[in-house]
Amino acid sequence: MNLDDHPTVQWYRQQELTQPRSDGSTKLDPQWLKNLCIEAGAVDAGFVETERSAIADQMSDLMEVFPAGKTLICIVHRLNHENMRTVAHSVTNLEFQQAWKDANLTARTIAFRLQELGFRALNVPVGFPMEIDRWPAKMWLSCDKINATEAGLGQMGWNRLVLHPRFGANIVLGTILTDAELTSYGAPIEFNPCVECKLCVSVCPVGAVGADGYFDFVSCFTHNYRERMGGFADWVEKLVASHSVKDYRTRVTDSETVSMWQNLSIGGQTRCDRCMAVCPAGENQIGGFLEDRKDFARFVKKMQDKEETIYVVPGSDAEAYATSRFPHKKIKRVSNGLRPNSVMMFLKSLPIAFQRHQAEGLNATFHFTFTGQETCKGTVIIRDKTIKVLDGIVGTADLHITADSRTWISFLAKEASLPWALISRRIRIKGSPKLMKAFVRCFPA
Ligand code: B12
Repeated sequence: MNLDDHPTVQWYRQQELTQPRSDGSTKLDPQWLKNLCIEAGAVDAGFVETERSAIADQMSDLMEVFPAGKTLICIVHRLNHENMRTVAHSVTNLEFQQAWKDANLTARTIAFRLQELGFRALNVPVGFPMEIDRWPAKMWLSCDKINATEAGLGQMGWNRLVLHPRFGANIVLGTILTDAELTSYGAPIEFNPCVECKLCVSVCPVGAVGADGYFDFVSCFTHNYRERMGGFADWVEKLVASHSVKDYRTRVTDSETVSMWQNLSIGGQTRCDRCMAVCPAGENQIGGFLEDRKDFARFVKKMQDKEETIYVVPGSDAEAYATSRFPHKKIKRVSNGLRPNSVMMFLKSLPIAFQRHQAEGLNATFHFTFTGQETCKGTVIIRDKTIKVLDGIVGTADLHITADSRTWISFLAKEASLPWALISRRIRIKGSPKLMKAFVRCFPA
């Protein structure tokens, strides 16, 4: 068949694409596009051009899925703050699930509307699913908080959440990529809706939201995502390691087993969102905070007093914090399932896994030389409870570790013991063994 005679091809060639133009050019009017987003279900929207330097590190991921992208459309969906402000986690989780669903539907509707108008558009998943084959590295394609901030939808607060001027923390975010260009783009708002009350610091059960603005990703992840990702993997390993039903019950409570059923049957839940629940930022919440602080204080206390299980990695900052701050809560020691599968990833993941309070008094430079299957070199500087990881060998080492890469990965996965690796010279250290111990203490797993 001649392609020119095909009805679909003839239809296409007869089309005159009607695009809404603000200035007679091919560029879209941002207000028009914002209205489209709001009609589709978003409560707010903003836009960022893909060339912006602030989002440059996301571009390889975003361009891989949609090379034609010229604009990021950032959408906001609100959460009902009454549902957030409860200690009944079923209520909060339902609210989240509903919001993820709504936001994905809105993003998809926007993409279709743009396509009807002759543009190309792709909606990135809001929340899950993620690129699971990348685990344990970064699996999400867009960094929605950065995008939303750049689009002028809010600023990141003390709790590390984007705070919208009106809805505060009670929002979820979505990103849509389109080849449409706009006549103008958003810019970060000039004030931060965060009132720096630090209630988020006081309710965080694992000390992940630091009083000095530090955020400990791993501590939040270990507790919050107990039934998701690495937490789920840890449960499976516990199941496999159990010698009998009785043994399994000593490792996993009945409630935890049933919780796994709930997560698997109705979708992944989280264990905590208190930094969001107590946040008074935004026009919608600030009145209650200013007018009735006692009510806020009562709610904060209720969260602090709640008897519940807190999941921590043994030897982590979270374990020390939860044990001293919340002695009435049950502290359960678990693995978070995060273990590097390459030495390159090991070096890259160190800043995320770093437990700064375990590094108290440690000031040292560590050199790593990996040999065997994967060869690479790296320098780790731990100083004043901070960490810096550099490519290659830099400066003078207090401890130099030379390791066969596979043995090192097995050691991290607790499949090979350190004494055996040292005796068999698969791992060699030059410097004080005490420094090796101190290094390991900073990255409990
Ligand atoms: C990874 C992630 C997490 C991680 C890390 C949190 C963080 N502060 O970055 C964990 C599991 C702890 C987490 C927890 C929560 N999250 Co979350 N999360 C994300 C996700 C997927 C990416 C975050 C991100 O870009 N971070 C900021 C950038 C700058 O960081 P980055 O450079 O990419 O990577 C840093 C970290 O992410 C981390 N990292 C890198 N790789 C890896 C790999 C793993 C496995 C882990 C754990 C961390 C990690 O280290 C990096 C260097 O600093 C986004 C969705 C998205 N696609 O953007 C939602 C998102 C940020 N989360 C959200 C929510 C709601 C939550 C929770 C309330 C959980 C819940 N109940 O659902 C808590 C709140 C915790 C908090 N106060 O931040 C919302 C926030 C909405 C808002 N108002 O801002 C988002 C935007 C989801 C959405 N689409 O709405 N989250």
